[in-house]
Amino acid sequence: MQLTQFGASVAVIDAEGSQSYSDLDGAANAVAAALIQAGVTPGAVVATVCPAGRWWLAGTFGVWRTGGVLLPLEASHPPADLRHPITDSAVTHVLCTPDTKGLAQELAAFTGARVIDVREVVALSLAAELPSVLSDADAMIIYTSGTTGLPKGVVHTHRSLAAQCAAMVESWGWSATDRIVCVLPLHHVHGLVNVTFTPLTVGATVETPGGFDALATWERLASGEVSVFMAVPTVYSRLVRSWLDANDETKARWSAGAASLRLMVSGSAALPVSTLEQWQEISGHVLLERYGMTELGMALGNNFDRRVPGHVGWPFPGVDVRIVDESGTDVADDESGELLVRGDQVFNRYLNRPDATAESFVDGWFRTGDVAQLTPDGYRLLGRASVDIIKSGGEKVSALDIEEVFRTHPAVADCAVVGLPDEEWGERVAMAWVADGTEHPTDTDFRSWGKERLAPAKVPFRYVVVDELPRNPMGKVTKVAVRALFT
Ligand code: MLC
Ligand code: AMP
Repeated sequence: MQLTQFGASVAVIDAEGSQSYSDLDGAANAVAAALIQAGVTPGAVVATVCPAGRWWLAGTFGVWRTGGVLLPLEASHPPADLRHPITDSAVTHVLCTPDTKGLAQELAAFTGARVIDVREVVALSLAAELPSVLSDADAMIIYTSGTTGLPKGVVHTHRSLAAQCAAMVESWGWSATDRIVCVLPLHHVHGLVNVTFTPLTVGATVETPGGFDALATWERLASGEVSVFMAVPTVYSRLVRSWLDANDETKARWSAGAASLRLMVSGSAALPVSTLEQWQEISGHVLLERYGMTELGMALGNNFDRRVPGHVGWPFPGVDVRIVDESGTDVADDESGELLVRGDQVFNRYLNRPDATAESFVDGWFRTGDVAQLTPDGYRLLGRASVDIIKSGGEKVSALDIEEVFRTHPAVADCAVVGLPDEEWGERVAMAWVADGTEHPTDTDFRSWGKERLAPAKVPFRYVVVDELPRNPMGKVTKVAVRALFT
């Protein structure tokens, strides 16, 4: 990404005000020089716990200019949950701001990494000769939950990220006059690539309020200054709820403001048609739904001028898709099967997992694990092939990861985790458990124990104690029967 070409245009607006592309470029060079001085070499993995905004961006571009690989982490997640990404990717340096320094030091201790305060090193204005970085070099690692062991590090190269950005620029008409407000976390492709990197490739402006707050978001949408908005369905559902709670004058002001945006996109989980319809009534926008995945960025999307509720559209430019049956044969149109994807956007490999990488490709096509169908109105997503993958508030979580952690709870002899359908969250995590003695923690006890060890989306909301988990004749827990325990 060439930041200097956009000169004095505003790149980012954060709590400290606005920053131009030239200033961001200068800050990134200073970070790169400091990182080189601190021993970062091409291929080194540098984690960041900087909050969204100019320091996060300076850190990210600084890492890339050294040939380093970015590991973006969510600072609000418990360190116990961040340990695996950090140790698995052998992080050598952790970027932070003064506010996140304590956390950075705690995380850096997992691998003996060095902590770099981005704000401090930008002030030093160091300069260094920067290496040339090839487009096939590793750029970023994002950890994603699956059904094979611990979360896997999805490695994207500069080329795959650039292809993802280019496809969205072409499909959605991004230009330098756009402004987007980023309410999503910066450890998933949605917040990272769609909302942050793509606008910066065209000279647009990214606002970083530092997270999602429904009222604050409504005020930004109503400001008339924002042109594009993107979020997960749970965020739209929350915005609908606060609009319904507002008085008539506020409702009218918010609706008029939202109507002035040129594009509103939903994705990362299925958008309920009821939410789409409510949003249309409130804002006049038919939300453009698209489908993506950490491993490949955005694969399918509705078109600007053709948006079909309940459908995820057609392949993005440069993306090839197929739907195959269990034997790998292409199914007829209108039949369902597993979605396979191919193209420059697809990730390079799962870090340190050649076995998992090999299993997830057939003849160069990536197996998404999603069940899809091609209809005359575009593609539809019918769900995941595995019941153990749950989407809660747009966060993908693995039932198996959660079970593993809760089996270490002293009161739990065994447990089984499922996703329960939920209007607002898509799915909510629930756990059936077998007691290991007489201790029976309450739901609140379980939640606070879980929150010390797992990211918020992974901590079950509902718990039911059973004498035995339901099993099939082979002894395998039947998740359908576990789900039924909650109805
Ligand atoms: C927070 N909580 C969650 C949760 N997020 N529980 C389940 N699932 C989640 N995702 C818990 C909190 O710990 C809290 O528990 C309670 O829910 C209410 O929290 P909140 O403060 O109201 O939630 P908030 O922090 O506002 O978060 C909600 C959210 C957030 C929807 C804004 O989850 C979010 O940003 N989701 C987006 C994730 C995302 O970017 N996904 C993209 C993946 S990339 P308690 O006990 O304290 O009440 C991808 C590819 C693609 O999928 O296609 O884009
Ligand atoms: P992640 O691994 O967190 O990137 O999540 C990717 C998964 O989110 C996909 O494999 C799908 O299961 C799901 N997903 C993304 N977008 C949509 C959508 N529009 N509709 C349904 N599911 C979606």
